This record gives sequence, C-alpha cells and structure tokens, in this order.
Amino acid sequence: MKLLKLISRAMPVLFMGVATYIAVPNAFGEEVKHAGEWNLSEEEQDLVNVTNGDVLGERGKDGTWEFHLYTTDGYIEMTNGELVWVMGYTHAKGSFKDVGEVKTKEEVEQLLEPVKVPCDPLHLFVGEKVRITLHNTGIHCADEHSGINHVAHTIHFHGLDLTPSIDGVPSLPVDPVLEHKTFTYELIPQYEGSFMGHCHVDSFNHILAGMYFPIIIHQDRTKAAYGYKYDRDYTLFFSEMSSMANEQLQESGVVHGLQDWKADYFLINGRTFTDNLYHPRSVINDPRSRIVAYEDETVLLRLMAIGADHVFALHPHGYHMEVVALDGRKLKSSYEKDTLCIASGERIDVLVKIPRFASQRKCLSCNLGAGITIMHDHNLRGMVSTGKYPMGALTIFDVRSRAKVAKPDAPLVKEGKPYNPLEH
Ligand SMILES: [Cu+2]
Repeated sequence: MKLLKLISRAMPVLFMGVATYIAVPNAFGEEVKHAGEWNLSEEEQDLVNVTNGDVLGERGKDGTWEFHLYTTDGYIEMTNGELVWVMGYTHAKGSFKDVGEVKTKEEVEQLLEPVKVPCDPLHLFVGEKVRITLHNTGIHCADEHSGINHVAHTIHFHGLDLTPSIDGVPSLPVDPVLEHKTFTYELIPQYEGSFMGHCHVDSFNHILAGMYFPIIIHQDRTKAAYGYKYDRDYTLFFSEMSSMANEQLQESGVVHGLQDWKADYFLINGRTFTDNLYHPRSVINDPRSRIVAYEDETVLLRLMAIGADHVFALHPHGYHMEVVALDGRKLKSSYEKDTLCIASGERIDVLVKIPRFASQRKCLSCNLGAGITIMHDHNLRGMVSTGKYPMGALTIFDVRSRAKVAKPDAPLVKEGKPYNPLEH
C-alpha cells in the first residue's frame, strides 16, 4: 500500500523516466530496428524480431551457432550505491565473438563487457547445432593470496537433456575449465522452451556469486512459444545474493558457516527496485525488466529463479497470469494464477493478456486500463534488501493505450439521465 502511494506520488517522475528511455535506441521491443535501417536480410530481421534485439551468436558457414562466453569477476552496483563483488560470465563487446585468450585485467576491460549478473541470454533454435566455448579469464579483483584465484568453472545446461560429457559437472567425466583454458560444448537443442545455464564447480559459492544466465530455445523464427502466439516477451531472472558471503569469497576463497548463508539482496535481472525512480540501476529503468505492453496484446513472461532457499511468490497487480509451460515443457492444459511460487532452478512461462480498454470499466481493483501497475514478490522477505523495503524484487507493467491520448469514459446514462453509481 505504502509503495502504491509512493508510485502514485512519483508518477510524474516515473513518466519522465520513461520518456528518457524512449529516446534510447532499442529501449523497447517496438524500437527494434527495421530491416532497411540496419540492412538486414529477411532472415536476420526475423531473428532480431524473435530475440527482441538481444545479441545473437555468430552463425558459421555450416549453419552452426557459435558463442564465446568468458568467466571473470568484478563489481555490480546496487541501487543503494553499494558495489558488490561478483563472479560471472560475460562476452565480447556487443557480440558473442571469439576475442582469443583473455588473461589480464587490462585485456578483460579492453575486450569484454563488464561482468554480467545474470549474463545475457543465449538464444538457440530447435535442431540447429550450437557450439559454446567457455574461456576462463581468471580472477582479477581479488587479493593475490585469496583462495578464489585460479578457480575452475563450467557451464551446466540446466533443463537440457544432454550427455554427461557436456553436462558441466566437473570431472563427470570432463575436467572443469581451468584458468586461461577453454572448453567447447556442442549440442543440438531438441525442445523449445526456457532454460538456464550456470557454473557447477563449487556450485553453492559460484552460483550465488553470480554465475548464471537464461537460455531461450525457439521452435522457429516467429513470436510463438509452445504453440502460443505472443506480441512481446520478457525474461525475468529472479535471484538472491549475499554481499557478505561474496566478500568472504573474494578475500579468502571460503565462505564460513554456509548453513547461515543469508541473502541481503533480492534481484530481478541482477537489479533491485528502489524508491528513487531516477536510479539507473533500478529494475524499472532497465528496458529488459520493465514490462511495456499495449492494450489488446499478449505478453509472454519467461520467469526463472536461482538461489539458496528463497521461494519467490510473484504477484502482478491487476492481471491473472496464464501458466502455459513449466520447466521448458508445455502443459497439457494451461491454468490461471495471480500468485505464482518459483523456486531455485524452476522456469515458468506465463502469458499475460492485456485487455482492450475500449470497454467502460468502473472497477478500480481490476484491469485499470492504460497506466502503471506493479508486479512483486509476495514473499515479502524478497522485497527487502539490506533491511530496506521496497528495495527488492519488484517491477512494473507499463501498459499503454493505442490511442496517443487516452479517451475518458463517456458518462453513464440511466433512464435518459446521467448516472453516477457511487451516489446510489
Ligand atoms: Cu565456477
């Protein structure tokens, strides 16, 4: 309630924020570039449409998709200004290209994007061969005597049915990727759906330090998933993080008393919400995390979560979600939920149908029409980071009218006279 008040008071600010972001190229799905502007072939344009402009792998002459992921460490900024040390995956600047061996901090900064939590999604296609090369660049921001230096990493393809040789569990049977070494995982996706990748070396520490990313497998080049058509899609990756545990890992390579591990940050796509709506690191200032949709559209949300023990209970105000797939498999029959629990490792795909606003709606508790509504973790622990509410897992639905100016409802008329239901 407090938050709702806060949002309504901050509405002008929020809209200024939104206006700022409209100017950013690719900020929203509708601004994905058109073929003419980018000189894309028809096939390339279809790919860009399907991935919302996310970076794609490189396609080799034999049709194989190539991705080069680099492990590294660094800091991410939280909305309270704290810099939290993380380990994670990243890639070359603006692409998943191979930039060769990357060993030093200077090379990391020069050739790669800063460490990402979560890393950008890998978009794959059913039946199309993929080659994913993992490069371990080493650790660059830890004390030289810390046990975290020289650690190995892998990629576990969570939810994909793969043989043990590319499953990413260290030494079962393939050794993990040592510092300054590489390993190439080859696979052909069999099923469309929402999946994730994460490191499986010292899993508790490496995953919770930030080593995870979404994997999205498309059936074809259309905006459809599991046979359902959608207009827009968003991937929301929910996770928890302990800045203190990360600090111990950075300093010594060991986190003491793991049984007492406790998150102090609850994240959507590596960000928290904050009541400072200008904050560039807030969930809602991220075009991939703020849900923008127009009336009469269908939005696909790919929800995924990872963590130690927090179960997120996702609750969008104003909408019921139609659950169409669990863990990358289409349900035989979909069902509706307005509060959806998601635990570590789970992926849940839901459709949100934005109604037409042409109908007169006098109820203020349902489908408000164009405007801003929130979606948040109803396990309220997940709405508190470093002791502050509502700094946590909250995003917004920014629902827009097709008409440039929303038309007010025509007055109700009963027996030829104006009728106000509130007076009766
Ligand atoms: Cu690792």
